[in-house]
Amino acid sequence: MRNRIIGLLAGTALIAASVAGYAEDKKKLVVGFSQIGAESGWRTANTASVKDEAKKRGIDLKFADAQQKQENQIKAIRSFIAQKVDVIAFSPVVETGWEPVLKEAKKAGIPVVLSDRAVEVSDESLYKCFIGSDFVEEGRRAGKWLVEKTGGKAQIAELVGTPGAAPAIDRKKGFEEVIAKYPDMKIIKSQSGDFTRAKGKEVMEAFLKSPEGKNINVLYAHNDDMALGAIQAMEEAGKKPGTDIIIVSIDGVKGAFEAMVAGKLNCTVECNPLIGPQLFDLIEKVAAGKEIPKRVVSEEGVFDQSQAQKELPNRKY
Ligand code: GYE
Repeated sequence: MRNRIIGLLAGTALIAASVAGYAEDKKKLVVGFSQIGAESGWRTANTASVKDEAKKRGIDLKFADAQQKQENQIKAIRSFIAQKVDVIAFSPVVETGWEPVLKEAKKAGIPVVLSDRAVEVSDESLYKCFIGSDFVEEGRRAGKWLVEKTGGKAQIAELVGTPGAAPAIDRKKGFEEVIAKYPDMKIIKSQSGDFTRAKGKEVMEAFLKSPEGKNINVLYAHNDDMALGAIQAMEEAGKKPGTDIIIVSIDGVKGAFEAMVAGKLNCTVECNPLIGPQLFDLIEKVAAGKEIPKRVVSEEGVFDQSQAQKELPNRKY
């Protein structure tokens, strides 16, 4: 009898313990995050920010790297749906083509938060929130800085980001909007460098070899990595980057500040990749069924060579 009671007590304790464990597991938020890839210094910093913040908050993060392919992102999102994660977040490589998979997530009752880049959908209820920069404004900032620097006269080569990506479309738009008011500012070459250093170098080489090459006196690059690649191409072609060709780019990564200190890059417009904390604030709220804003914009600045030395030690990415 005694043994049976002890056995019963032990059994009850075991059940109680496993129920408590289950409850604890249940409480742990499960988030699926589909990242674009590792195409730039910006992206590497962004990935670190997302992973660090999830760890800090004890979130079970399912992280998938899409190697810059939309099809891989769609596959990852489908697998998050199959795994019944609590929230899905992703950085869409391009703007279009997301409706079917977003509808699947909605049907499964899983809220979606867009991180860093926006999508183009006919039904806004397919995602809960978009947190990221104002890319049109970044393009305007680059344009305005260039107007000041050149007095409204420039023969511009443009290194565009990934075709169809929100920051490529919007940074072009904002920049063109500003320079349109200056008839002596013209984009004479424009091509995608896919946001990578290697492609930026390759395309700049082709620009310089083209018939218009000798007229280029400004480079506008949609991100720092492409500008850094282009700087190499200019040097190899015997040009002085930062002097013969004025260079303005976007992101504000450490390498851009180093290039400014060395006099090779003239200006970078900041785009903050460290959005992990803001992102998980939104994710936790949406998981708790709370209302969140549809659009959250990150704060950022503009830095030129005169501020580079002072700012360099402060750069976290
Ligand atoms: O500017 C670029 C990266 O989406 C804001 O993607 C991001 C951009 C960033 O590859 O360097």
